[in-house]
Amino acid sequence: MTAPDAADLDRRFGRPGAVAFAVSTLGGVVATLTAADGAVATVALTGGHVLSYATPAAGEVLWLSPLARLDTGRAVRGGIPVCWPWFGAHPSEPARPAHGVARTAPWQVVATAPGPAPRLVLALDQQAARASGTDLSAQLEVTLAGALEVSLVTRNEGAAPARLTAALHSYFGVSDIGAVTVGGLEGRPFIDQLDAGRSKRSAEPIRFAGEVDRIYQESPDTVTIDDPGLGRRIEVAKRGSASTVVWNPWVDKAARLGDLGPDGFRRMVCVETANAGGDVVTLAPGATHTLTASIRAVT
Ligand code: TA6
Repeated sequence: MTAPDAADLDRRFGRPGAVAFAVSTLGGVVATLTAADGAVATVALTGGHVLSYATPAAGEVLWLSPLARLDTGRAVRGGIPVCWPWFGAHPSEPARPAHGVARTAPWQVVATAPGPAPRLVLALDQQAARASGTDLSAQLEVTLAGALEVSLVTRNEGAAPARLTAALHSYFGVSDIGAVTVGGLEGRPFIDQLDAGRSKRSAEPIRFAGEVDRIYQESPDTVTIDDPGLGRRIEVAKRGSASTVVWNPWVDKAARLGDLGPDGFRRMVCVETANAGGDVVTLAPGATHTLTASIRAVT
């Protein structure tokens, strides 16, 4: 597959003042969406990866590693990686890449729409989709409409029912991980990935004093990240998502991962809009499923 040509894409799909394509300093083609209210989002064609979302009032809402590159073939650390068509380890083939094939694969531009709610629609390269070993296809829709709305649309192109787990694995920027509180999951059951997958509950909002890696089930509601250090609350609303994953790697795992930059783990928290753990989606032949995250920052 030939590398996408930013100038050609801009000619065909650019929308003056709303959607533009260019070559990023990170080493790949990106689309920039600009809304009438001044909100701006940047999306890489590699991985269908939202890299940035900023508003005039809140500033940059997402976190992206200072070491992020689009041209290494490795998953980008930060932004909103697309975990598809499985979350975490492959259900039966441990040698397959964690979090599926989509986040390192090429995506093609399908359509754009102009303001006041600029929109970009991408499709996962068909060869990459087939490499997942499923008959599933994927499209990603990114819209700026008073919030950043990201929808992952999966279609079963096959003749048999298909299983899907997925996540919009969103990394949010925070003043300091020790200062933030994640609310909206109190009392919900979660799989503790750090304690042999035991099922637990907590009546309290989540605070961070070490590594946290939890897959919440029965969690369809909005989750909030309160950050007094930045004087803002990030609201992560959702549709088509039964699971919420909350993760911070803390010191040791961040050191093992090696791609968060110095003290990077202190500046980020993941609140992921997912269907993971026991929340497996079964798609009938020809059926589609849409997983949507709608992200707002309130100051
Ligand atoms: O979202 C939580 C998680 O599954 C963690 O267990 C951690 O592995 C994280 O995803 C990042 O995974 P990655 O493959 O991007 O390094």
